[in-house]
Amino acid sequence: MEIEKYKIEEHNQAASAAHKRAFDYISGEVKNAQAIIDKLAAFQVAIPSWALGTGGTRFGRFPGGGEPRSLEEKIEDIGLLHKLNQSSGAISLHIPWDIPKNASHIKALAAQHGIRFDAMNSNTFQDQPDQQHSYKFGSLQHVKKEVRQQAIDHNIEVINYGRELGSDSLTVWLSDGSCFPGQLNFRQAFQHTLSGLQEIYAALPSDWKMFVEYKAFEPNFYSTTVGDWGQSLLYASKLGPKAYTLVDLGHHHPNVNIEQIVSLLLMEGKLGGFHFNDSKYGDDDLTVGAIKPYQLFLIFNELVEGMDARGMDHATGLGWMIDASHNVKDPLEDLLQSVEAIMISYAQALMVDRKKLQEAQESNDVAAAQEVLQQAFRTDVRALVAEARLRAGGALNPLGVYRAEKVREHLIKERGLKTVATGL
Ligand code: LRH
Ligand code: MN
Ligand code: MN
Repeated sequence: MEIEKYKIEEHNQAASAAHKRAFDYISGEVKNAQAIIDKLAAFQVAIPSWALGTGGTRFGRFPGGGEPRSLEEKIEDIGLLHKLNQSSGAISLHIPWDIPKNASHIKALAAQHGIRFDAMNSNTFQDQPDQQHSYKFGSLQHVKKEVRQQAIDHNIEVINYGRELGSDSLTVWLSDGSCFPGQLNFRQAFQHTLSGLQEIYAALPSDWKMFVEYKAFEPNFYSTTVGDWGQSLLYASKLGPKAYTLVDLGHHHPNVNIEQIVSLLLMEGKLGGFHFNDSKYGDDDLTVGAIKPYQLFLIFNELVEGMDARGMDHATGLGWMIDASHNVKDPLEDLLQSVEAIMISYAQALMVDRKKLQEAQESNDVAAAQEVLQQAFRTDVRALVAEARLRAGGALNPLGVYRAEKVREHLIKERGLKTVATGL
């Protein structure tokens, strides 16, 4: 399935009068419209290979059909997204779900679609059929050396796959922890985990980063060995300058102030990147911006302020990734919506009147500070985001084109109705 360029142009033509009206209005309202458009055009969000099929829950799974059956088809799906929005030019792989059997072929296919390889993910939270030792009681934290060694070896293998593909980072998420009080010696679990991470760190190429992803709960529900940003930062600090904390928005207890965490990690030079998603209860992995769009904006507000203060390039300074799961929506539609939500929040954060905000903060004018933030958040910037896409060769309305061109129907015809993508 391919969407021809002229088709996108035809759709853009049909939508151009309405877009022009909206764009003329917003460019009159916003001071730095041109600069925002340039920044939006440079910003790319990586799509997780495991979010291209139906996720389901432990109660059931309702596949929609036409799901990618191989790594090649996953890359092709992301190629479709990128063609429509010009902002999804990267993929994040999970090993062993996505073993590249022929790396140079996979690399060439990705390049053909304008896609690069973002962080590689290791998996020591599931037992694989050919695996010698079980991860039932953890991986790097395990009381038995041979289990820890198996997890270390797996991570090094993932680095090697990433090297072949041109990736430059490894995300380590461990489900390690305990289900009941007394099950673990916390200090020993931490120290085993740290020394395992140190061995993996030592195997990183010099220009690579390691992201230590934390999560407060699930699958362990009493303790988690990398349970919050404090623990992740502790590991990352002890590991060294190539290690950073990764923030997955769904990995916190309810109501945690994530934007403050982001601000302080950035200040310390230890923020590595994101797994964007949204949640109402736990690690729901819902569409970005679907539940708490103001929180997403506040996070981007800290990102823009903090990255500018450190002179970081917005597009390349951090790892921008989605980590979502789809139970009832078409995964590709959902991902288009997620990328759009990220772009909207980023554009709004770029609009914040920093001088006014600082003045309000310096004079303890709390109401004025809130006004500055909400002025940006309540501005409809969708036409700015659409203009950036248009100039980059994408669609004014990616979801509209996806539906009008009947992409899912074509994929079902090509791949069949009973498809199961590898992943969660
Ligand atoms: C854990 C997690 C982590 C995994 C992915 C599949 O909840 O967020 O990033 O690699 O889900
Ligand atoms: Mn994640
Ligand atoms: Mn998660």
